[in-house]
Amino acid sequence: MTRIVTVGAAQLGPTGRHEPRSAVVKRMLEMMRAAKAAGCDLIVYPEVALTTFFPRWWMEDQAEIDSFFEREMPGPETLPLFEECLKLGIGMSFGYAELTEEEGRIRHFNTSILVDKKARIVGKYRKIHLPGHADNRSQFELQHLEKRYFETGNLGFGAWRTMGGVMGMCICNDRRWPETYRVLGLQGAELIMLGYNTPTNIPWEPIYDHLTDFHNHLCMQSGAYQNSTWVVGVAKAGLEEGSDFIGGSCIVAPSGEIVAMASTRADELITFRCDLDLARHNKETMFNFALNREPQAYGRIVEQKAAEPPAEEAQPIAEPLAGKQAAE
Ligand code: CDT
Repeated sequence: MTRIVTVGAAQLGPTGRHEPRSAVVKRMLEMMRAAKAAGCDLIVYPEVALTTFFPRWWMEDQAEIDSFFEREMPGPETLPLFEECLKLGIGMSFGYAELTEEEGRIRHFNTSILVDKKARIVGKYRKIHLPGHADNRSQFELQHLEKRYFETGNLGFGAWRTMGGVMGMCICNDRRWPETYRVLGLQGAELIMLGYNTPTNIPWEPIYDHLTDFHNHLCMQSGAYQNSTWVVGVAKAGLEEGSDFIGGSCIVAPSGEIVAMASTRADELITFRCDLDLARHNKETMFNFALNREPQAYGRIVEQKAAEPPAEEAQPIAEPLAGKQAAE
């Protein structure tokens, strides 16, 4: 059996601080048409796709901050994306900064949506793992202030049955956490979409800068393999307002293999015919959760947040060589 969903991963190159949304939407529409021409059922764009990645700057003027957020989806500037979806009969997912009024207050989330081939929003996800810091590190030219500008997502990790499969979403830093994929895997996710904005350099903790591309793929490949799901990772790439963002957008098979990968750090579409039934192999064997998971042994994962190493030195359970001389 085959259940093919042809996916386009639409990597975006840089977007300037003052570039209007209409210019970005134009680029996105061009890629959507190219995706349709390449036979895609679904196109996936990056995190915060509609503007520059503004959390790099410390800002205090709330009006300036809010200018990077969408108050409605679709709004007048994003409506053409939905209209083109409907016209072409293609699904899409993209990330944006969301401003909403909930529980009687204004709230800010780093959000992505899933839109089906009839241009209906069928899924929404608000980023849960917010990286960076909330304090002003003005000694660095570029900061990472997601903890200042966004609240932790309050919708959990959802999965939706749509477009012939079970689809999940997460956003950027979420991809580094095995819990993300496992919660989606436990809902039977067969294809996980995620966008990212990942700098090649973290000025306040540069120790792993040289491994940024490796870690990007490592976490998506392991998430795909361990949960037997397709993973579509899509970058905002290139030199954007002084931030050097990695590319490496890719489509990962349930085997953990990268089957398509971008080769530039500009607008670039990569596509692959994803057979969702491939995800079934390991869901029914190695990673047959019903047969092989042992949740009674996993309590710490939800009961505890920080690591708690043993307080005491280990005591011997047995001393088979008691009395013999140990080497210094
Ligand atoms: N956007 C995003 O989540 N980026 C982070 C980099 C954070 S650097 C402090 C990532 O995990 O790729």
